[in-house]
Amino acid sequence: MLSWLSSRQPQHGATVKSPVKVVFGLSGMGVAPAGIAKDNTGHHHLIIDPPLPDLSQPIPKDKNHRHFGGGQTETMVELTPGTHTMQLVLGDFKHVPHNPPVTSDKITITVK
Ligand SMILES: [Cu+2]
Repeated sequence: MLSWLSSRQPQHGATVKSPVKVVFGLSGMGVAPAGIAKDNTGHHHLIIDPPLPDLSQPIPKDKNHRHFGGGQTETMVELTPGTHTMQLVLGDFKHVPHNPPVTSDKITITVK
């Protein structure tokens, strides 16, 4: 079975400064850029604050649903002070989550 992915950085419960460096973890699958259909690969999506979208549909693209279609495995995120949640979802070459979906735990962080 495919493994899950986790947000290696920041850690759940961390207090951080903006911009926040976020490092994506993935095991058991590979990262491929959007547009390239290859089994057992996908690209990262970072969901900031809202709950997970409908996982049977392409992941929305806006400031709360960020796509890393170039195959990036880390990013810097500007966040307002306060509490934020982050969750990762892997999407296929058409930005649709896998079945079953490959997601990380949801983490909560506090931005100073
Ligand atoms: Cu995407």
